[in-house]
Amino acid sequence: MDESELLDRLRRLEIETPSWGYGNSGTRFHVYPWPGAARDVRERIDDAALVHRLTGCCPSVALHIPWDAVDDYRDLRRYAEEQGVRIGAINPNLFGDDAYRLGSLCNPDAGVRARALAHCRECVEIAQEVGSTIVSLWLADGTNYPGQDDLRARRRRLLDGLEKLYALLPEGMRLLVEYKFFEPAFYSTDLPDWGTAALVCRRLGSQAQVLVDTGHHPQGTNVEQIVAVLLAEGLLGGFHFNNRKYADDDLIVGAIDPFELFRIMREIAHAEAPERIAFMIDQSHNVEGKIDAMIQSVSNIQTAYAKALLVDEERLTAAQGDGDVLGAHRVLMEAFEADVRPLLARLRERVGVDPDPVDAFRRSGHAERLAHERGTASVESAYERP
Ligand code: RM4
Ligand code: MN
Ligand code: MN
Repeated sequence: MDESELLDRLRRLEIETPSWGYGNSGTRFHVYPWPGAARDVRERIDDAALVHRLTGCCPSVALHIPWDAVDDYRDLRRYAEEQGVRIGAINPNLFGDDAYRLGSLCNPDAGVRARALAHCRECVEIAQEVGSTIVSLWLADGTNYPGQDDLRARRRRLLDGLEKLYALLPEGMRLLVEYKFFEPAFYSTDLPDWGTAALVCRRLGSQAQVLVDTGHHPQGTNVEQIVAVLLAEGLLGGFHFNNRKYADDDLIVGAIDPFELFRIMREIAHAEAPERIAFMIDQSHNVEGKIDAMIQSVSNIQTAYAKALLVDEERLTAAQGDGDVLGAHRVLMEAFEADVRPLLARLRERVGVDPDPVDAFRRSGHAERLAHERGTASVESAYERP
């Protein structure tokens, strides 16, 4: 592929950032307040808009309801547009309420299930008001003890709830179904893996697709192979990018394993319609600055994609056909080891942003300005001390 095609393809890669990545967050042990962290939804949109201005490739921001709930969503949509971004995926929150102790759509109590569905309906309506075409669903549903609930009954409730939710989708809106193998439930999770999510989506219809959160698999899972299979089946709806070492760590994308990110983006390089895939970041910052972290993630995704596009397909296919195991592997590694910084600098020049957006943010004085304007919010510890 020549340089101009390479730059075009890189330019078409748009990444959505999450509102929840801009506020203070922490672990169950403590939340360390960050000076200048966004305090409400408008500030979170402001920060997403700043990330877009600095990177040129993050034109939308995902919302979590009710964390980002407002009275007037048309007004919020206008506000976002004025800042230069649009509102992206709407994420219902089916875990932050006392009623959901035993689950949401899979709860044994029909009243709780109805309440969860009503919240989903509200989110579909919000998506319509803000002009979004994606509702992104993650269920915390599951059980902690064998025998606690009937696994098959839970699955029936899951299907029933999702069918009702699917029926609410207007034309053109997609439901992205996210899976995660454990946490907060430790014995069984109702949507634990990509296969279960894919089966559910197949049953629902073409407006339902799977969402791959890169931190939601058991150790050692070959995530790029999951991506390859979902793409081949037309079932890959999007990503929640982040990185992990042990569990659902939500660290900066590509921070722990940039090679895995490259391998995933290599499958994306082969996607027929990459513009149909929602590339979203889902990360949470505990000890680091928020905006800085988001820009680093965006930049790491671009780096991995650039390397993935550089793979010499002809030599690779030839080596694979010849059964040259390590020859083929070397072709792949050549691309991974390439220094794509000059290429990305040229891309950013074209887009009209600084060749190094992380450095540009660090030089800009934005962090100091925000710390001065917003101060350091006091946050309650997520963990109640004795
Ligand atoms: C979950 C999952 C969801 C996110 C919540 C906050 O682990 O990744 O996507 O919305 O966390
Ligand atoms: Mn996620
Ligand atoms: Mn997660």
